[in-house]
Amino acid sequence: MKLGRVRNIVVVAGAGISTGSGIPDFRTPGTGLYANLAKYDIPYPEAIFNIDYFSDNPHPFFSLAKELYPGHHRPNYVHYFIRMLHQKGLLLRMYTQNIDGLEKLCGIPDDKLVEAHGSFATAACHLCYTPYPAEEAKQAIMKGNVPICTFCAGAVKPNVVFFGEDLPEKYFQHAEDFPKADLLMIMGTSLKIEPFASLVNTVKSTVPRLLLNRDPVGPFERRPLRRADYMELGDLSDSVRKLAEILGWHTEIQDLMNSHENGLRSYTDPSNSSGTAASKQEFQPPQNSNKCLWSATKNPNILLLRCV
Ligand code: CNA
Repeated sequence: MKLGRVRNIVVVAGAGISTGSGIPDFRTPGTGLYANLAKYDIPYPEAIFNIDYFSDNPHPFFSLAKELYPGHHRPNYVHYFIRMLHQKGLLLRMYTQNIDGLEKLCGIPDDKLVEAHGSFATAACHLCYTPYPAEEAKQAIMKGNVPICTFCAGAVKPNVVFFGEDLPEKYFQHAEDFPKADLLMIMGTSLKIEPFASLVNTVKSTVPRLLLNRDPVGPFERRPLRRADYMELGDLSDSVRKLAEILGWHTEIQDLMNSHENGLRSYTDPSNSSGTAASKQEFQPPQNSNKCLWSATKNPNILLLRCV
């Protein structure tokens, strides 16, 4: 990367990139969701994301959805590192299994992002797929109600991909992207869920694959490693920070993160001086920025301020 030989990075990510934001992953012993599902009263852990089980009883998933709905958590350093890859013109695409929306929230643009397991941004009937307003579905779920399809009376669910459901069309862009990659970065995933997990085997055999994770996963469990494979094991925030320092990007990422987070917080924090939602005029741009631009987001309550 330092020599400018890498121009088309594909990032493959999972729940481990968001544990630093306070969202539990699936499989980490003790803290992962699978170890803490007793409260949802389900027969086996995967049932919570099983479409047939949902059809029978949507309540366990809706209880979990209340915790996972975007809005409670902020992107962390790892998300902003990936955004920096984009800003440096190096990100070909990010393929994420996450449904927490933190990639979008940190400013990775739609055309650079494939949310392979869907998101909470849209909702539809789980039986007839008739679209349903996402915000109304959220309101119902938050109140403990089941949103009902107006066409067939089936339960509506956010368009998060369950076991047994098709992946979004955008996912199939991988057939063009992976052969073009000149570096594959794999972050915070156990590579246990197919077909996503096998994507990492579709880059050319000479292309370096870098695994940043707590433990070896997928092809990195085999010995010897492929010649161009490298893994850095440990906490992802530490490994990513180390990489950012090697690249000389650390301060830039911190500045980006601070200005972006302060901008969002300042506009959305209802506990600010006015006592209500902040207004545009009250926001003071960061001192070192020349130009700030407001833009709309999908959430009508949030405007995005970009300062350069
Ligand atoms: P997983 O199976 O729980 O694996 C996570 C991996 O990340 C494990 O190998 C962990 O060791 C590793 N890990 C966790 N935290 C760290 C850390 N701080 N530093 C280094 N490594 C870490 O999750 P996957 O993403 O592989 O499984 C795919 C599922 C998880 C997808 O279908 C998601 O929808 C689902 N999921 C998403 C979220 C989210 O959106 N944030 C949360 C929980 C589950």
